[in-house]
Amino acid sequence: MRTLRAGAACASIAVMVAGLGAYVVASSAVPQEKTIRIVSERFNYSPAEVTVRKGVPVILEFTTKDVLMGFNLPDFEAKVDIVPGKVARLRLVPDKTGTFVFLCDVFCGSGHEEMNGRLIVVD
Ligand SMILES: [Cu+2]
Repeated sequence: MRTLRAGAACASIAVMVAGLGAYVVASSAVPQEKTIRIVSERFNYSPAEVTVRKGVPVILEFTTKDVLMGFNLPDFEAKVDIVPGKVARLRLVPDKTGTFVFLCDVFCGSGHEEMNGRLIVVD
């Protein structure tokens, strides 16, 4: 009887320690998501070149200075409309390295076809 109770106490301490360990691991494993602000206006993005790390989540935050714009990053199937007066947010976890073109996919005027930028994903 005594042995049984001692065993149970040991087991519950073990669970508590294991739980504590899991908590510490979990809190240090959650990366702080960096916000990258991109301002669009006819017919460019500023910055037009954004560098991020593979596997590290980022929040892309968009605003437009003038008209409705789009942000489309086909290689990551990521897109969002950028509406005047609002902030558009896109969470991205880049899963491959390289240089990827993003572009405006909402017609915004005569320079729309040339409105693009580059996302560079490094290891
Ligand atoms: Cu456009």
